[in-house]
Amino acid sequence: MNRREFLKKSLAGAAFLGAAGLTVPKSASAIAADTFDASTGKYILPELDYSYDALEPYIDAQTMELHHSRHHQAYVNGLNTALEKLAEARETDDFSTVKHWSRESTFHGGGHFLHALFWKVMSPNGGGEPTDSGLRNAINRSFGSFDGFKRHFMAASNAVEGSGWGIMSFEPNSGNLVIHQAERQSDLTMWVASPILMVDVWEHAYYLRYQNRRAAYTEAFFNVINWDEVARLYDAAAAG
Ligand code: MN3
Repeated sequence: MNRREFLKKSLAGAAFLGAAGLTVPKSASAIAADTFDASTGKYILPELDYSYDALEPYIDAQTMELHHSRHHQAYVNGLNTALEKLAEARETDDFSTVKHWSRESTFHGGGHFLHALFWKVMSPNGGGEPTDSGLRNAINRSFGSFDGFKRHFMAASNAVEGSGWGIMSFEPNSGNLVIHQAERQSDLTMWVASPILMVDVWEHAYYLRYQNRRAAYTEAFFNVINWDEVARLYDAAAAG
């Protein structure tokens, strides 16, 4: 994209966001680029950095083409549709289908972001062991050795029940890496989205006072939200 196209896209994006009364933080940088088009406000299918046959013989060209152009595209479309439906729900104040579209948004959002990252963490020039000392040290600290990491990662991935993912993540409280499994690709979360406000709706969080009246509890919750802390989490997440 040349500078003029970039400016045009940026201005269109600014107009769109301005019309919606929104601003995006300047420092927010996507972990996987080209997953969202600010000019239309829609998520988009990112292009691969390599051709469909570039990972042969390890991953075949036909699988790559179907996986990227059909499966990933379907997640992008599903995410956009779900977010439109949730916007409609807010406009009409009809939240009767919020459970369905919330599930859809996280299933397709999880799919979109995990695949965008998946394409990036593979390369025709990949393989071997990490050369970056920071990552190497983190793997050794967290798993004992590269071999320990590899065996753990493969075992966890091989043992995912049904469809899903094996995932290594940075856990910011300890600074260590962790390996976990994701069944399907969501379990109602959107990977890469950073939590900044949460309410515990397990019964143990409200049953003594509210019994089965969860709606009364979530209403009451709004009287105790610490918005300064939410803002701190927002700033930290937006700063990357
Ligand atoms: Mn897939």
